[in-house]
Amino acid sequence: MSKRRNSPDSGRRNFLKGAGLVGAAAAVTPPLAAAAMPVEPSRRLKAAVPGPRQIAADTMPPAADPVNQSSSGGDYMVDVLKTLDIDYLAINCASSYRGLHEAVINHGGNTKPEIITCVHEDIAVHVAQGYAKIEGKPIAMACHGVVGLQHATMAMYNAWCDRVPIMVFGGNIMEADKRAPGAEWLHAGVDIGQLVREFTKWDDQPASLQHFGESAVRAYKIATTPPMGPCFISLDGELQENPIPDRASLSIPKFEPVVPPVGDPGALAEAAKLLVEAQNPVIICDRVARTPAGMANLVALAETLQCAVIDNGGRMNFPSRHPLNQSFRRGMLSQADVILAIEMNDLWGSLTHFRDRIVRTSHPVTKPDAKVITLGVRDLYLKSNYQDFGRWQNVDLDIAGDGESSLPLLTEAVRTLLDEGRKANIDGRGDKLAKLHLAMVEQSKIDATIAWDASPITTARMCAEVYNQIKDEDWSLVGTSIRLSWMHRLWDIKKPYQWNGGSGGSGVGYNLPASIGAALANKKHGRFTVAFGGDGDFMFNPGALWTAAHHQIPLLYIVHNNRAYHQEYMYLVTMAARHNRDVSKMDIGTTLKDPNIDYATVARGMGVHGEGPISDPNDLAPALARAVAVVKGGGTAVVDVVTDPR
Ligand SMILES: Cc1ncc(C[n+]2csc(CCOP(=O)(O)OP(=O)(O)O)c2C)c(N)n1
Ligand SMILES: [Mg+2]
Repeated sequence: MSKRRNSPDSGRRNFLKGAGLVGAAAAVTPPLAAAAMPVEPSRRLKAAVPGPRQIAADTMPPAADPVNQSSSGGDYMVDVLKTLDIDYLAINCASSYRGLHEAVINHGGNTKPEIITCVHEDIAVHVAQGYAKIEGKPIAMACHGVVGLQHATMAMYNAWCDRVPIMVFGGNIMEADKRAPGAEWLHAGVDIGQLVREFTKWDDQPASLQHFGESAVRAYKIATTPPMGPCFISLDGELQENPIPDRASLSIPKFEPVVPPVGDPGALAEAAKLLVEAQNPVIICDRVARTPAGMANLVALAETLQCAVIDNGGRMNFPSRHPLNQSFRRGMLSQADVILAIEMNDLWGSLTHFRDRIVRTSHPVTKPDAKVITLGVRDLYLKSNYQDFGRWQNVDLDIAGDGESSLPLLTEAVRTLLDEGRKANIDGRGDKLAKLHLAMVEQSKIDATIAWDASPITTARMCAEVYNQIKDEDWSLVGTSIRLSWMHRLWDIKKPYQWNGGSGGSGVGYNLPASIGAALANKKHGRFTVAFGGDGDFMFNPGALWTAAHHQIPLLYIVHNNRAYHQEYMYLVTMAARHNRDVSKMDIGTTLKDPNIDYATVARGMGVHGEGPISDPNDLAPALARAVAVVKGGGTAVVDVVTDPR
């Protein structure tokens, strides 16, 4: 007994064996408690009534540092991340995962993953969210459980609602007797995954290195299987920091991506029949494209059917200037006799006219006898508490299947029916839609000229001026502020990386860090990344700019500065009007004035180029030209454009 106590190294090895962590050794070792704490019978009695002397003896520090290790469990973890081809680990550093952090640098050489330093966990997760949508694969983020994970939660919720895969790791010291007094107790949890379980696809708390390997690969697989989503792994501190107990027994599991489920061929044929026989079929979609094939497949179906497409823009689904794009003519839905809804996020919301300005009322925008077909995987994985699934929508044919990969089969079924002579319904439809599309674009251009010379600057002019400066670059638009649709109305958006969707959960604070994550992904492709974001959104995470500067991530970021949480200001005005009361003070609590925030100065303080505030439209083009030059030189630039509507 005393020999064991004096040799903690051998004691630890026995402990590991006893815990059943080392393969076959488990079969011949005694149960955990007996192996870890062999106690003489005479001492058992004393232990029942512990006294001060006994406690002091049991907690004596070892005579010498027991560990003289040249590798750690963290090394194995890094090797697992390497096999998963994880490019980056976005972090805010913390002792609870110091073992992994050190191993990433010294064992992994700070490549795959390379550390991206973030000044807040919310930033790190949003960076990962923006990255995954451009690159089509997840990166990882690590945080300090419990407190780091508490900071990460809203961004994880955005990623969950946006169905974006992210690997989130949270440090935790599982063994109570190993925790240092103070913060390690304050920041440890019995089950830290419980914090995020309602908005992650899967989580685990591995108790051995092999367990970590299998869970990390499983998490990656679950996260990247449609419907995608974030997964969480709790990282035990001891597992990361201690030597690898039995290297020979460890293996790295093989990752093989899941082939996404394709809709039932019979059901797709039935959908094709309904679509071909319809007079006015309309496709409405939100998150169809998860790879570049998604847009091509949707274009093929729409062109085969010569039908209208309304794109809600959760992904880069359909080219903005395609003649069949009717996204800003949503009235089409009221004439549709068949609606095909693909990978929709909120179908009821899209097929309903909802008002909440006076009292909350709603009525369908569709004809009572319109047939609704759905295709997608969204409902294959839901949770109960958070209500992101939206209101129930009656449908006539509900096909479970990944939209992107089911489309070719559906298009083929439509072609077969058309070849059989059922073309009458589609003749001339495409021409009519092309004319309507052109009229829609022309109307947008006319609308954009309204108050063209106004100061502060109109949002339409802001968007047009930016496009003018970047249109000849290999650009990628990765964010917009709330309700800012001018880019989709005016710009020719047609490549798979030219639009990156929104936040998913409408959690404000997404835009700046997610744009930086998307720009990080675009950097290696040599693309010019541009994003717009509200002033309110900017102030949630201004520190994200430092990450862009530190890691030299080229990005042109336009602050749509209306000096307000304007959406909320408008809500408040309607509330006062509804109550028949004073509307003149609704800027209390809804505006960002007195003092005005100087975003260019904030940017410069983070090591980023800053322009503005720009209120005079004549100053905009020269400021943008300077900013574009900075970005083309590999830098980050912020342009503060004042669009205060009041
Ligand atoms: C985390 C979070 N807090 C608060 C809100 C409520 N909210 C919705 S829009 C909005 C205003 C955001 O301001 P800004 O980005 O400037 O956009 P604007 O409305 O001015 O166009 C707020 C505060 C939210 N959606 N998420
Ligand atoms: Mg604002």
